[in-house]
Amino acid sequence: MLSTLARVSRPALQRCTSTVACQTVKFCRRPEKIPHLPSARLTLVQLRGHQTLGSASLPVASHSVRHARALDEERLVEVEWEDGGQSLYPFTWLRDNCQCSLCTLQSAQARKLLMSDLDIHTGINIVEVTNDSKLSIVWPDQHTSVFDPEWLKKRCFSLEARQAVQEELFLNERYYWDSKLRIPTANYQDILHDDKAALAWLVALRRVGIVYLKGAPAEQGHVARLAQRIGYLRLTFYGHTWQVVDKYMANNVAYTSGNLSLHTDYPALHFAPGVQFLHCISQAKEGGDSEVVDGFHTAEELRREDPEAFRTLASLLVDFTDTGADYCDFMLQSKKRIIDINDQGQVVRINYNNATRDSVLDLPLHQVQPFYRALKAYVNITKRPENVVTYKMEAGDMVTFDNWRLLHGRKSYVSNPERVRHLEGAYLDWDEVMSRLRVLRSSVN
Ligand code: OGA
Ligand code: NM2
Ligand code: ZN
Ligand code: ZN
Repeated sequence: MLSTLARVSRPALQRCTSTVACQTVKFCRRPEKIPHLPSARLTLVQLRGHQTLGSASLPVASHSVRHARALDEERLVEVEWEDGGQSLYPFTWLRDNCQCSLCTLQSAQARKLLMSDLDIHTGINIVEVTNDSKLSIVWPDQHTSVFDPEWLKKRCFSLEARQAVQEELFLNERYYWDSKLRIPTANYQDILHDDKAALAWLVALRRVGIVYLKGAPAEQGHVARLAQRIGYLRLTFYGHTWQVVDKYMANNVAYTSGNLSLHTDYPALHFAPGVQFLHCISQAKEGGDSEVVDGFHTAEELRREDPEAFRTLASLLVDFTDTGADYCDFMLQSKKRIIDINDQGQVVRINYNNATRDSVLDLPLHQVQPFYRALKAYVNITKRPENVVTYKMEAGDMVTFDNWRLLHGRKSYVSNPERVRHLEGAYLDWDEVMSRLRVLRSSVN
């Protein structure tokens, strides 16, 4: 099933960087193109033929300062670059970010200067460009700051520069997909041992939301091993790692042989795990197939087709609950919007597990039926065959996915005492995953 590779362009980064480092990740499954499903701000990039996922590289162009002057009225320093461009920096910000050893603990790259010692109305005595093209500022109290041009350029306050830096830091641009996705696939051992492969894995995990790994041994311990590749895993009431098997007196519907409808894991936690690993140690003969859906793409479909339902799910707080004992005893309660949007209206998280949605529903009577109508409309979109990717994991396979974005499910299976279906799972958080991505990017490049 491992088939083709293709090139994925990186629009936001390519606009602002002079070097483009590319990593390769194999895409498996159907060889069709991913269709364009443009949304307001998130770009869907067409994947064709052989896939090369770009890693976000840092700009390496060397910038030197041609001229600098203080605009005393506006309290801005204007820097003119050799390439003709200009940047403006507020006096207060420059003073706050002096890089000298009195103002900065260089070993920690952390600010020593206290707010109580920062004069937010400071003027400037002298602005100069040094012989080695640095910006030098003498402040009214004779304190001197020297700023490196590369450092300054990266911190330019123009909208374009800020957007480029934010994209580089957070990789927020997503590739939306539907049933035609060929899930990016990589080799487990390569990811453990090769930094370039690990970086490509994490970039694809961020941009596509799911990466399939082949070639792990079919034994317990490998989700924890892979979590170590990043940093550390996320402990929850189900343990450091957890065993998805058909259990007697199951404390979770996942631990039965029943069907699991499309869900995100753990909406009963206010801070749901960002990333999930599932490793197949043994698969059922009959049933147990997996399905995944892009929760962001389907939420955008809902917004287009039924804006009222979208507004309902993006505004009403729904109660979730989880009670039982596992790692220790627990009684969780949370209140979540099923579709989380940011202050710009972009969908940033899906929170939905029908099994742990509480019967306590903290809504006034008149909002109850509209809530059910809206939820039904969203669930119907997620279930459309044109949105669902299905696969059956084999012993050794591991799937890594964005639990803030994907809905996942599994078909019921026939429990067989001869060959028990067994998946081992673990959670991580996006902070740790993105941290590893940035560290790898800076060492690989
Ligand atoms: C889960 C889950 C998938 C599977 O345990 O939450 O989604 O294939 N399991 O068993
Ligand atoms: N498990 C698999 O939201 C949930 O209860 C998801 C979590 C039991 C750790 C299932
Ligand atoms: Zn200083
Ligand atoms: Zn799950």
